[in-house]
Amino acid sequence: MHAVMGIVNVTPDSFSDGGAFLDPRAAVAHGYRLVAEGATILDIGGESTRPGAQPVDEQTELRRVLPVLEELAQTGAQLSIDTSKASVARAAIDRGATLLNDVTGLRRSPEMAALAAEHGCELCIMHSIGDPRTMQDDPRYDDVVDDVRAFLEERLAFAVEQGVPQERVLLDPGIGFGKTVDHNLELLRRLDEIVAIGCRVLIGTSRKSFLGRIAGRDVLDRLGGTIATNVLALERGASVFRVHDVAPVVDALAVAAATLAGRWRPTTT
Ligand code: HH2
Repeated sequence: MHAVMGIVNVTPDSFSDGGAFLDPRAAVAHGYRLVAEGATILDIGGESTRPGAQPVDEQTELRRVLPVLEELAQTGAQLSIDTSKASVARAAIDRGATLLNDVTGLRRSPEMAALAAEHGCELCIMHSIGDPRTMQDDPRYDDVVDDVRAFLEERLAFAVEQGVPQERVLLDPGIGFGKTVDHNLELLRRLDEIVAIGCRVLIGTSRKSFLGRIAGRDVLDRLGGTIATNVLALERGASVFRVHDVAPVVDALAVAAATLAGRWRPTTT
């Protein structure tokens, strides 16, 4: 079974929708819309991680995300908190978050793993290098897939040692985080090697710049590339798809999944 995770960026500076949902009422309305469109997980973030983004202090991040989490708990969707700060994750858990999404792969706040274990939360461990200010400065790997896989295996072992059951861990190769266009493509082409680690895999390609570079499209015109990469990731075994444009991706994945299975049964009468 696959799941679509809708993105709620409560930020002024996110790369594709910065400022659109900084007002908590706009963010909440957006979250409701994404659930109506078929998202079963909402990923709420108060700090942009786009290349070159400036860090945000804890109080600002809390002020942005907590009221939005509280309201979106009513949607019935699973709430994910997109943060690298354990203190923000802890407060989010109190407001109903059950998935901790850490783009630093527990490098910034290793205590995030013990926190997930203590509260029975799921944990998404993503690969990245450096931090958002520097990550796109000439990233290099011996073999990008082998290197990302080794990082994720080591971080998974750490999380399990801290008490998080492997079934509650999601692994993410971190598309666009310290990666060239070719690195992103190689990770997507060989995504089955990340799936082979044995955890569910989350993939986030939505509107990212490599799609724009390949197709020659501006940031709000990258839905075609987003769908192509998500469908191919599904075929290679990914389970969770983090996207801005929920409705078309839900449709694309439903048709792709039915095609891969060679059968379809209606869920409603
Ligand atoms: N990508 C972004 C943010 N969080 N989390 C995971 N697990 N995987 C991703 O690929 C990922 C992520 C960047 O996208 P967005 O949230 O739209 O932009 P910004 O970081 O500028 O807010």
